[in-house]
Amino acid sequence: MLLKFMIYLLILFCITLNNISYGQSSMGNVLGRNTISLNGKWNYIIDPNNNAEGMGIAYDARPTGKTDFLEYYFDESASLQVPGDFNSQLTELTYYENYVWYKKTFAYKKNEKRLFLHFGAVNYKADVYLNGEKLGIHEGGYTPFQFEITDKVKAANTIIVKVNNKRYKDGIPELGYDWFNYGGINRDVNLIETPPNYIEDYFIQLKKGKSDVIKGWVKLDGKSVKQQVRIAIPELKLSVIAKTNDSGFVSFEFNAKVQRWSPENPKLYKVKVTSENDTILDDIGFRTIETKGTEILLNGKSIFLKGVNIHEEISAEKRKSVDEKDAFQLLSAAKELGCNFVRLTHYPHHEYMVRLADKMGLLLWEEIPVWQWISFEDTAVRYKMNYMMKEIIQRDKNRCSIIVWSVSNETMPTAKARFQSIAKLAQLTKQMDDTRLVSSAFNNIRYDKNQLSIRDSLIEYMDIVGLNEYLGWYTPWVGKPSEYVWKFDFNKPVIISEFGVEALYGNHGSADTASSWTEEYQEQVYKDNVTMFKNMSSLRGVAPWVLYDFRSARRMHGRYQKGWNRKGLLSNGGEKKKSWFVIKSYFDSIKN
Ligand code: GCB
Repeated sequence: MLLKFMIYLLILFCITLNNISYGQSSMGNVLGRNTISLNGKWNYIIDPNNNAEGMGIAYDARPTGKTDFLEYYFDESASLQVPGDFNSQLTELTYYENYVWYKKTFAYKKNEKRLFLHFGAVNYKADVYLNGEKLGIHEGGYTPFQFEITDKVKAANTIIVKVNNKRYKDGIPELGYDWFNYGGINRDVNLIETPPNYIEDYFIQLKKGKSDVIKGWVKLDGKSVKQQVRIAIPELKLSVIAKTNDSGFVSFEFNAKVQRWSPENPKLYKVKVTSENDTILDDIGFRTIETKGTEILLNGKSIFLKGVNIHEEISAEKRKSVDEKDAFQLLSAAKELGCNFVRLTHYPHHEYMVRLADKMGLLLWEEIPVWQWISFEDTAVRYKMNYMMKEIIQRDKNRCSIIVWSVSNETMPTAKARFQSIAKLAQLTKQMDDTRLVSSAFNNIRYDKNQLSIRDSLIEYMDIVGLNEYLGWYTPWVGKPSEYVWKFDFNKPVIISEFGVEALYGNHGSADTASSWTEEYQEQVYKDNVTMFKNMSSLRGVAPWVLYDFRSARRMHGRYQKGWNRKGLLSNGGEKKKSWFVIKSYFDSIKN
């Protein structure tokens, strides 16, 4: 346990060595803290040529006299809603990938508490200033970060954030990807108040492979952190005391007869962590997840993952999904389809999704945006990958819905340094959290007529092998789907993590012509896939690509796409395509 904590520190240390600053990593369980929301209207200035910095915008410069004027001046600017992407809020920014400056003011009465400025996520880079002082930067559009501002906060304060959603060769994701690059302060912004010595983080889950032992750690932060801490689960009449060391850290293990969490019984327990100065409450579910040969075992019992891929988008409103209501809409559609599993593609979604999946009984695959082409040979990129994984494990490690950490999607086997980078990341992920499974989605499938296989030296590092196949779309069927044979030279569970076809809702016609973009063709390909799946003995789950049609700047067929990837089972308006019913009845037929 101590080792795992040391690994966190080591990753942080390596990043500092490389002079890359990503802001401070976020404390755990922000939703359970004493927060003051900074959501709402923020002033903004669009800065396509990056001129504003030189004019003092970061310091909230003001005109000083009659001969002075300022072109970049917040007081005359309009506002954007935070959380929310800027592309959908202003039509002139629809495909904008560049700088936007944000400003928010807040009053604060200084007291004995510590104060943190916390961002749920800003896509893609954020330079953050408080009262004219640069607090730091963060890179990565889907993970949280914070800055301690206890000694900097005043009675009247100004936060300025330079947001930039450009694509970078050394970014994650890299230059070209197939989802919408919603820029902006896309998730909640909060001030978090804590006592001077506070509970910074904790990990409380069932011990790997044990159904009645809870294992974890607590970490305090502050000047006086050698304390007594208590972990209590009142419903079980359990209360355990532990003593932190000089660094404020303690690990523990105790027996507990818990009702285990599952999709059928998403039981969450109130858990209370108390130190001498701080208390934090959480809702935690307890379940085990392991593999045995080609089986996935949830609470020791074999399970088939009936899944779907979801992007973090409210298609009907052409915007980023931002809150609990949005999360409920997306996850309810998955439930209606008969799912017990959701792949949160292709990046960490907001925390509300994960919290709600805990409550609704949905198992989750969470992944970082290591998507197709990535410059693995660049050391900075490797640090970023590791860092993003650490940030998301840090946020979601107590969420029982998450059973899989995915380290990559369809990376190119020919890419330089790919093997070392992903194998290392898979190992780090396991070291940071050994209670969950590690996977990757691969598409380097060998198609030898109807004999399919995959060889990839990364498979050795995975607990589950995700396969993305597009038979009927990018790869034509050769012969009957019932005669397709998959051969694997590994003894691990396989899931088809993507399969699908484009179809425009309401477009009817040929069931045998891909280029017709019809619902009938999509329906047929889904039926064919289901036929093939029935012959795949190590198949332990499937996830159609994708729940809703989603926006993508690389999908510009003038008649059928118009800026949308049309592989949804649901149209962007939420109408059910014929393929929806194929999957629904397939899922209904599988009894776990
Ligand atoms: C894939 C990718 C996914 C794309 C999808 C498509 O293999 O993993 O991000 O959106 O195919 O529609 O082509």
